Amino acid sequence: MNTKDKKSISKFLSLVLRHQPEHIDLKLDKNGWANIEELIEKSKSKNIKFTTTDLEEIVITNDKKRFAFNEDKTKIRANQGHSLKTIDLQLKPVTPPEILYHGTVAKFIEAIKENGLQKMSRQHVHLSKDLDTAVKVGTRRGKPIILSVRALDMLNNGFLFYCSENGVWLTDNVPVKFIDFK
Ligand code: HQG
Repeated sequence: MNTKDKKSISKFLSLVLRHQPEHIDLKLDKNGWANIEELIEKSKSKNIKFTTTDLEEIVITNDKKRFAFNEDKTKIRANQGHSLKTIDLQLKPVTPPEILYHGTVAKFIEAIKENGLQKMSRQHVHLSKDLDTAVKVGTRRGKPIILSVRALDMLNNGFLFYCSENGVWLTDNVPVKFIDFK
């Protein structure tokens, strides 16, 4: 499997494991797990072909560790990023670092100043502990603008934080007063 194939299969997996399992009539359980045999079989309906070994390679080498296997490697799921409302990743609340970052773009700033950071179509607002990641996330949409979030302060005010298997920090929403816009 070359890099291009890996990338396109990874994109396809993001689609069916996070957003639209119905695209290939795939069943996800309530914790987001798909049966690997079923996934491989049903992907063929869209002419997307891969083996268990290909999946192993993708899980290991994916730049953001987007996917994970269950213990006996019969199931796979996305570690975060779902828009499917019913999936519960069973993440435990954890203490965040003092500051977390969010990369966005200028066209959203006015709305964010008005409403804070909202989860929009996903299950959570996504934050990172390092600036680099936030820059990359913002750059997906144009010239990045980085917001600093006073996460520990939020925690002390009753907000919950989660950290996904692949190190993405998640919370329900960030009120304006905890955001530094400079
Ligand atoms: C913005 C990728 C208006 C927010 C990335 C963002 C990440 C608001 C967009 C992950 C707003 C939502 C998530 C408000 C927030 N008004 N706009 N009140 N509050 N926004 O894609 O954080 O590669 O759902 O700034 O790396 O960009 O797919 O979230 O621009 O980890 O694994 O609304 O997706 O991961 O966009 O990205 P998204 P995101 P993967």
